[in-house]
Amino acid sequence: MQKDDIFAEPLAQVPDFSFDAQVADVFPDMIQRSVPGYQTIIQTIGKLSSRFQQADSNYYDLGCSLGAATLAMRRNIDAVNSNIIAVDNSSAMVERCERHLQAFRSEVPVQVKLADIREQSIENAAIVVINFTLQFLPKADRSALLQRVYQGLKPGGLLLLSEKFVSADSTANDLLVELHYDFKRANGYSELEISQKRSALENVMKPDTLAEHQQRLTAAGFSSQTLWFQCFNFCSMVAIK
Ligand code: GEK
Repeated sequence: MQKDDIFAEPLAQVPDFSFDAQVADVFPDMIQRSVPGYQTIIQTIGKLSSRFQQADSNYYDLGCSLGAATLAMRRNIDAVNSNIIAVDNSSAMVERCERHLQAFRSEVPVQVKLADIREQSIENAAIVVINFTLQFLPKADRSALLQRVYQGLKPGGLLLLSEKFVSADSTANDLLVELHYDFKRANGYSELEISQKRSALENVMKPDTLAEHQQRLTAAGFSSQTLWFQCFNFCSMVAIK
């Protein structure tokens, strides 16, 4: 696994973060060392896939990066006529995702698509995974995507949505942010790396509050939803149609 040292040296001007080849090359290391609970979430996507699979259905991984959630679904689906669609708008991610998936054998077909998830049709879906991707869409576009996800899910279908979030209470928020930085420090990131990454993400990633997520899911039509994972300011929710 290639080490993420993208922000290790001082940059005169920190550019906006983008999912380019440099990021794609170090992505597995970056996400493990930056997102608390990432492995638990990927494993749980596997468990949920065996529970929520339905025959003759599609499974979507929206913002798939290198396909970790797709692989977790694929390993756990054995229902007849299953089809996984993994979508990302970074060509660097999509190229590497295809190679990565080819390294493992499976009966379940996967289409990896270079596309904007806002343009992706969702139909006949048993499961839709949006693992740390909604936060990168303009806020104004988030509800429309979740509405299309709801429309495209079969009855009993599952949405898994993981996000970094902000707490509306600023004291509590500051604590969660500090605990997350401690997590990054413990994983070997320097103060410079932490602060340059924060600047790079500032214009690119706009997290919501948990209440905003809950309201958006309800407005999209989901009658059942719950937070199932939280560590510091990172969380994962499920919503069932
Ligand atoms: C995982 N889910 O390992 N359309 C398509 N893709 C997008 C868009 C968009 N509009 N915006 C961002 N992306 C993965 C991790 S990473 C999370 C997801 C992170 C893509 C972007 O190219 C990147 O690959 C991914 O969403 C977000 O389970 O790096 O914090």
